[in-house]
Amino acid sequence: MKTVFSSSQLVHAPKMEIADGQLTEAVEIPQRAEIVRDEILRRKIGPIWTPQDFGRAPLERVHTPEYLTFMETFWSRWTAAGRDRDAFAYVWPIRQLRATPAPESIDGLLGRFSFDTGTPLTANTWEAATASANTALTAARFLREGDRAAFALCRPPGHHAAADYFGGYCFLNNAAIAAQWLRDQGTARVAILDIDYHHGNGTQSIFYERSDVMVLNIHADPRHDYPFFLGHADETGEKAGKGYTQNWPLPLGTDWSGYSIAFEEAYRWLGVYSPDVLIVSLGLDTYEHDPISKFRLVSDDYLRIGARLARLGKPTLFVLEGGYAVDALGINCVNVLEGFLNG
Ligand code: OKP
Ligand code: ZN
Repeated sequence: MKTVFSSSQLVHAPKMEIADGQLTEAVEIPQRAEIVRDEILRRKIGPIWTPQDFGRAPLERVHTPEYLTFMETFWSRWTAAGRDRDAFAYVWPIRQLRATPAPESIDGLLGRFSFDTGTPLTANTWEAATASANTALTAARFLREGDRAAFALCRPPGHHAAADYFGGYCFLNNAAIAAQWLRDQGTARVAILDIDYHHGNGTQSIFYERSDVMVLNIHADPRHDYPFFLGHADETGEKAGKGYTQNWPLPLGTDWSGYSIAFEEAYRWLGVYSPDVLIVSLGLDTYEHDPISKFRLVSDDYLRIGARLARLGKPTLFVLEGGYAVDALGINCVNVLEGFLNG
């Protein structure tokens, strides 16, 4: 299986996030990608390819032009305003407040285009985020060219980013951009199975009214964990998309015995939908020792997940999302890929 990765993805290196009433150490750090890359090579999963540049067009198929221009020009505007630290919003247009007309101040724009305090914009965020999206697109191209599977070693992750906001360590929705590109290339039906611990609110929102991209999410119940405001079981899609979104919110503390039941249900939905391509939003933060998450999967469970996905028999694109137990991240991620290759 080919992996796609670029060292440009490492240049986004946030130092801190705001949580628990204080600045805390950032957990979505460059070492995450390096440890996965090293394990891919160590276990000889296949060659690592450098992404090609797909330009702005495939990004605009998912994100709004205003959002992309904001992201691209942010750091020069931030420094022009006399700032040099990593940037956080401090006000958001929730409920009765108006998102439009868009503010002209950089602080207003930060709130307009974001939803949390975990996700600072840095000098190099745009470079890393576009490299990460190009990694997903290049891996998708390998599938179009006939490969049975490919691994997009994306970082920063993507599944919390929606059409016009960032958050949850995500800026561009890599899986959604790949899915839309595949559709535009003639792939009729795409399914996205998101197995990150956190609900993929961005991916769900992007495809919520569509039947050509099914979105399935298995995640911590949003009543108890991030992102809190999306990912309930009664969210099943709207309009043409009615029934093409499904959610399996699970209790904190879920281990394989509970997880595998939801996984088998999602798996049955995939079998019925029978997509031409399956995209797996591959978060490894369901791991028992993840520092910010509360499921209890063990490393061998990831072999089982990979093997089960192989049995679906569909061209499969793995897109890396979260996973913050850095020491085990390479093993757990490559377990899914190796389980798939052996399955
Ligand atoms: C991103 B991805 C805990 C703060 C949690 C947000 C988590 C974002 C997860 N102290 N911050 O889905 O792995
Ligand atoms: Zn996550």
